[in-house]
Amino acid sequence: MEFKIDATSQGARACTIKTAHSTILTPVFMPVGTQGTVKALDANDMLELGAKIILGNTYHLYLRPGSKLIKKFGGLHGFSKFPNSFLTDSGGFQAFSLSDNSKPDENGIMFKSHIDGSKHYFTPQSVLDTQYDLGSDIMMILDDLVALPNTKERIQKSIERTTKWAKEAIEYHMSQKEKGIGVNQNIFAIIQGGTDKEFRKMSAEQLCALSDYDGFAIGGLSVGEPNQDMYDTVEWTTQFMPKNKPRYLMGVGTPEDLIENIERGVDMFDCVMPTRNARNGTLFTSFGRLNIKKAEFKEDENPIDSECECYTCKNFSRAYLNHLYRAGEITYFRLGSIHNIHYYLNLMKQARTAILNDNWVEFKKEFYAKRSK
Ligand code: PRF
Repeated sequence: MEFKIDATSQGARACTIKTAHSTILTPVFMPVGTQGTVKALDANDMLELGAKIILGNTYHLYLRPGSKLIKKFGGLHGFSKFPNSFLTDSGGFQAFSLSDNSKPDENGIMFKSHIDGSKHYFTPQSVLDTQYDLGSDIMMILDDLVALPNTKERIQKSIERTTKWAKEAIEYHMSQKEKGIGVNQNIFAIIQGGTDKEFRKMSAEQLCALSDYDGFAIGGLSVGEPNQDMYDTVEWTTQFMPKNKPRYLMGVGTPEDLIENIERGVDMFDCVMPTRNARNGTLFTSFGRLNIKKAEFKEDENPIDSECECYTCKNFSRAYLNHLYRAGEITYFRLGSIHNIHYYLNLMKQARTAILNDNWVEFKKEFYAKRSK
């Protein structure tokens, strides 16, 4: 991948990432398409929204329909028809959060399928094999995740394992590339360490020393710790990460989380929030969140957000969306998801413009001022 820093403002960075399938301008939010689609939407919707990269999940696609089948259709790009980039998570987090009893050991993670209870074992090498089949542009390594709060011993174990697996993964990837496998695919390591400064430093230094990695992620946050702890941990960790490679904060977050962490030097984000919240009736606007279920919208002729240029806001009233939601119409999920994803992508676009104009402080002030009105 090609990576270039276009501008910085305070700690915030505007960068350009070029993969084999798209040019990605940062800061970037990657909508979550766990099972090979962003829920309620298809490839064409994502193109209309201007998404240059979406996320898929190795765990889900490995279990169903299986990576060999997807490979037959030309990988995720051929199967889903989304022509821009895919990033795929490794399965470490999903085995941890979805399987009722996942068991990590020194060599990998044993877990039971959330679909049929069958037993599976992921290793640093096996999750790359699956991601070679998926043909994702950015592959994440297997990491050992711990719930917070946790004991020092368990967090230390997680760092040791994650580093051991990261070394095995990059060695394996380099050897596969020599055989012509995954040559256009990039690989990111994942820093762990809970909210402990020493552990984060240790994990970041150990992983970032592995210079064949194309980028680095901060994992293990947004797992139950207070917001300020997440922000402090990110601020602390980014100082140990290389400037000349992308930085990705996994599974984060709210619009406020994005702004705070862009300021702390993060380039890439993903989260189920815009799509999941849309399906629950929560819609994001420049003045805060709105719950479309509420009776007050029953006869409201206005769009969700009069400043929004999305397909939903340009065409439909709050009254219509309130009705579709209450009637349980599938169309609501589509229109709500389009709006929320547009909100997130547009927020990133505005953030980028502010960075390019070295206008970050004012941009952030205005972002918060509008919400408190
Ligand atoms: N590791 C992986 N995927 C993730 C996370 C992680 O730590 C998180 C944590 N917020 C979300 N997704 N592999």
